[in-house]
Amino acid sequence: MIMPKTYVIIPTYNETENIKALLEQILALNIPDLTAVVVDDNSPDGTGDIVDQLAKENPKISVLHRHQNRGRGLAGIDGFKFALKNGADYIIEMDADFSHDPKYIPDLLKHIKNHDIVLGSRFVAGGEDMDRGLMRKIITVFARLYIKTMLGVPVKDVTSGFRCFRKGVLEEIDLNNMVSIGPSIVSEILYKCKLGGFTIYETPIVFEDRKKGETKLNFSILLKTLYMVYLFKRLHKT
Ligand SMILES: Nc1nc2c(ncn2[C@@H]2O[C@H](COP(=O)(O)OP(=O)(O)O)[C@@H](O)[C@H]2O)c(=O)[nH]1
Ligand SMILES: [Mg+2]
Repeated sequence: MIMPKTYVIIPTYNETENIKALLEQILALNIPDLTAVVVDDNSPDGTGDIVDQLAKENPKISVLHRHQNRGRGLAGIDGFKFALKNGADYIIEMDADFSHDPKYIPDLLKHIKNHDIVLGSRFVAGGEDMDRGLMRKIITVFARLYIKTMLGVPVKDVTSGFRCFRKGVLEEIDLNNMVSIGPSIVSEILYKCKLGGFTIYETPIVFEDRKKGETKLNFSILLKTLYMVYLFKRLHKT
């Protein structure tokens, strides 16, 4: 039997405190034919150098260094393209800050056999959002409600950035035609998946608050994100 090839895409910006331990945990899962791809935006804290060193020692680790147009969204897209070019069957994306626990990767891979997209979901039975302070939680509730209403995507966790795609999905949704450059990319891709008629399954995850390092999300990014959702909804016609 031919083993499916899995690529795990991890966008990073200033994650020196997390990235090494995260990669170790991912590789310790011993999933056959898995490659971890860190997509670093020239982090001033030297995240890229750390991963360069790890990649030298371990062929299961790759790194892409981006020098222009910094952004979580664009970095993810470059990672997806790299995975497709290298023959990936399944493509997972996740954050580097341990909010997304690698222990759920086997669940994503189990369900991707029967679905086009599998989301790690905080809002199905067994899932939980252990995220941050009260203010941030309130903002998240409203942002999610807005995004869900705007997009009409039939899933509970529309902003989950921990998920797995079959390669055919990413080949079909035209990664060159994305509006988002920031975090709204997560919902934009999901919206395109809905328009494409792909099946989406949600498997529960407990989302942990970032343990180390700092979030890049601030109020200005949040407002831009909500505006982006409005914009791409208009631009991607049904
Ligand atoms: N390559 C790249 N990664 C980014 C950028 N901004 C954030 N990230 C990464 O995207 C993931 C989520 O960002 P984070 O700051 O944790 O956002 P939060 O989870 O909403 O607080 C983390 O792995 C970050 O390192 C960026 O501009 N470029
Ligand atoms: Mg985070």
